[in-house]
Amino acid sequence: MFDKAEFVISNTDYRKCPKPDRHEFAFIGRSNVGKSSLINMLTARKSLAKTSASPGKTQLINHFLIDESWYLVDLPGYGYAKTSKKNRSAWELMIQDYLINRENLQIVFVLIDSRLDPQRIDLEFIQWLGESNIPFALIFTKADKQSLNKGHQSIAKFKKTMKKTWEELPMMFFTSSATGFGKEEVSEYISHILES
Ligand SMILES: Nc1nc2c(ncn2[C@@H]2O[C@H](COP(=O)(O)OP(=O)(O)OP(=O)(O)O)[C@@H](O)[C@H]2O)c(=O)[nH]1
Ligand SMILES: [Mg+2]
Repeated sequence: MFDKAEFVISNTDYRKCPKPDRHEFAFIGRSNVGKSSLINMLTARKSLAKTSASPGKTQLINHFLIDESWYLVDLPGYGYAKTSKKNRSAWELMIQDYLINRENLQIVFVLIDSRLDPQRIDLEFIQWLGESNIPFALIFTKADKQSLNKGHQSIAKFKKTMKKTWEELPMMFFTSSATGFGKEEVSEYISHILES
């Protein structure tokens, strides 16, 4: 669906990112949840974004230009247990600055592992996005790792937990980068925003 994809630049500072003159979509979530893999799945490229079995692979703000007209952005994950406190606050500054100040950002996709019960760290991050008025959608990842039924159950649990504090629930998607499950839904959602 997205025919052309090329790496543009990596940054630690949103001010050095490409000129914010075109639409942009970013992917965030816990380390190892599958952000980089999802970017590869959406662009049908094996290793456009670098992935790894061990968490903490993506360390920078990575811009990819799609179809020569808009950006996908791969971000470093949060919640990496081995990270020092100093690294953690550096992450927060880099990512929060980027998310708050990047004026061409259309939506942040927050990735959630579909195998897990609602995690406090994800709920807190989502809370912060809400308080900061940053539009977001949720993507439940790794659908292939358990039965669809189990995945749907954990999505239902997540919804139930969110309903305690949120009046309205965000868009939600269910994907597998291993099988391509959910690819069309996410692609169409992005295309719809690009066309509007
Ligand atoms: N089976 C399966 N494995 C996946 C899926 N998505 C990601 N993985 C695996 O999960 C591991 C982490 O994937 P990444 O895409 O590197 O995760 P990330 O969120 O970018 O991680 P950081 O950059 O460290 O924050 C890799 O071993 C991937 O192959 C999926 O949908 N299904
Ligand atoms: Mg990554």
